[in-house]
Amino acid sequence: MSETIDTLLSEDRIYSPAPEFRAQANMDDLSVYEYANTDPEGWWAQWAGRLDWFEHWTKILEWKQPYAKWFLGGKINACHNCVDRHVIAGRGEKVAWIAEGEPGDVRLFTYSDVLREVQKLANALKALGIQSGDRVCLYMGQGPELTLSMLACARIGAAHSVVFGGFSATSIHERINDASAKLVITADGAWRRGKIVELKKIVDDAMAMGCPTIEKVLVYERVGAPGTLTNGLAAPEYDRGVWDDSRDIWWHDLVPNQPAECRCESMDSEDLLFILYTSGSTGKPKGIMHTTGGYLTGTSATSYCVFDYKPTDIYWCTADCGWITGHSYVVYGPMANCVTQVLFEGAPDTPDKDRFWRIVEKHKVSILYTAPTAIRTFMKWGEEYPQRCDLSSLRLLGTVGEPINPEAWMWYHHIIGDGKCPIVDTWWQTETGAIMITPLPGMTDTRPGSATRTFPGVYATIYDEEGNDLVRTHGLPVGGLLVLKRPWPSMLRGIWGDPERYEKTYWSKFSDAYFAGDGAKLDQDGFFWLLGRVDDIMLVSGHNISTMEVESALVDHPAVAEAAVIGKNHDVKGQAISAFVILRGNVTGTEALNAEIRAHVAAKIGPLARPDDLFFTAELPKTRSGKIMRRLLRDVAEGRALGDVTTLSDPAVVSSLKSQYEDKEG
Ligand code: 6R9
Repeated sequence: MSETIDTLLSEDRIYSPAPEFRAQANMDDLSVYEYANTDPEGWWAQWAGRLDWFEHWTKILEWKQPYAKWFLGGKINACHNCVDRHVIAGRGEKVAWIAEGEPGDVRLFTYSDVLREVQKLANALKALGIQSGDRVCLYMGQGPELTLSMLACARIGAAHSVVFGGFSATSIHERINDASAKLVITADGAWRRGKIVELKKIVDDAMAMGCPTIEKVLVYERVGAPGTLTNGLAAPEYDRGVWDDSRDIWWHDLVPNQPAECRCESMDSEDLLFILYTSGSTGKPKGIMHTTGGYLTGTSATSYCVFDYKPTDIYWCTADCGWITGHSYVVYGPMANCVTQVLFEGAPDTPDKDRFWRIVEKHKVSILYTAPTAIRTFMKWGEEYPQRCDLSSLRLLGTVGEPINPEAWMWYHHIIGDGKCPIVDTWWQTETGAIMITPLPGMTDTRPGSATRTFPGVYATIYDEEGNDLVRTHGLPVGGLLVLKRPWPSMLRGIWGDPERYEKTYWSKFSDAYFAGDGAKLDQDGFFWLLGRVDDIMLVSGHNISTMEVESALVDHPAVAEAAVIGKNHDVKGQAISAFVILRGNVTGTEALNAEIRAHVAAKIGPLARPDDLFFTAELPKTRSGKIMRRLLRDVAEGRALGDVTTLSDPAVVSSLKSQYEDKEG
């Protein structure tokens, strides 16, 4: 792509923060942007200063591109900052977690409870031979034992590597060996749509493939043996794996008997806090490394400013701790701010499609942070589900993970937020550790579909392929490649075991900036619009067109709930646009509707973007974290064998699309 990206979609609706919201907001002074921009180090140091340090840093930043060190010489512990210091300050009785299991069981943990449990677990890890500097693999369902395990590792200075509890034995095997983990913490199972994810059995399978560095497997009994009553629940039939006495230990046999006190290890600011693997589009997963002081500074500062926490808030981030969003905005950011939050184990449609809204109503959730893919699914299911529930406790809504189409934004705003909640559309990555582009809800005007401005202190701009800063050379509006120009505290410190890949992936395309891999545009008012991964951008008759804009125009049609668009090889145009569309509720896909929707795109953003073909489908291929896998749709459309499908959440979706496509073509 040598030209700029054509920007087709325009959006003029502006929502300013309501005066009542602004009046109570944590951040209400627009001058922070300028202050943070002129003195980014001073700005970040101020946020670091809100944390408890065992020893103060001697230098804020050392930057030898692409390697940053933040708060050099500082000594700190992440668990202490997320737990102990709140108890020491007299906030121990505050509820930390409202943990709701899928079957409906609810457990409350105060910060004092978390402190007690985490110390016992940390002592148990030590008893199993885990020391500062070791790696521990966590493979569990979403719930208090997973978050406790992360904090217990942090407490003793071991790095956690969480593997999402839906990945296969092969994925666990690969990640354990890459990180040379010594211990696995897992559970017998996790509830998912009324069935059991056989976590322990899958770990057994991974062990059978050969994990020479693993010494022990610690197993939490979440589900219990089939047919028995455990935690008040009766488990259905499932495979619990095979117990290996020399390797496997029950959590309940070890943890409760441990001494109640375990000192927090004093860690260097730059000591490794965790590794989290991202699959990326090709090749073997990358173990993204995050360290302690800077990561905690970035996540706690953004949490406070973006989510506007007040002591009375009930916050719910629906992400699983298997993803970065769960690390930064379930565990470290919110807990460093002593927040009360909901942890939910299950799926949004179990027992019914109103489960999320039942949870909001029951626990009086005031801040909800979820993904556009979930919102579009709720749109497809229809308004009746949220409308059954009292959502009046909500005061702030957030999204992350993909661009949110303006229509989905409007739906979220009206149907969930009752028109009164600001929406924070937050752009960031596993690699950035914390939110980079976002509104600050008390002071930033928002536009449906735009992530608005950089977080104060962050410097993002738009480059072309040659590394020219298009904002300087071209002016606004402009579209191109999103880059970050200066180091930030929560940035990744590397890829575990592969410094070359780190340099090549993020720092080789441009000599003076971090390349995020995303396309973006800046509109005439300086608002950022994320256009998706650069690999997905289409080249149609010489124009670079983002899939996101065509998808948004599709979703803008009242019959459409969700859409994915790809460029398919075409003799004349280079690429032709193919669209895959999920219809809302009970709408039926007819030939007439097909033509009407394609015409709608042409009318909305121009004839160039009219899809050549459009397929109705019931599902789209998505990663397990809910991102659309356009690469697989391209394989389908171009009649290729399917590429790597290991990160796909439901492989059946693609095979059914493939046969539908072949029927049409044939
Ligand atoms: C936090 C997370 C990162 C990629 C990122 C981009 C996409 C995330 C977005 C967004 C548009 C947003 N992305 N947030 N695109 N608007 N608000 O999702 O991390 O799983 O590493 O994915 O997700 O493409 O580059 P990760």
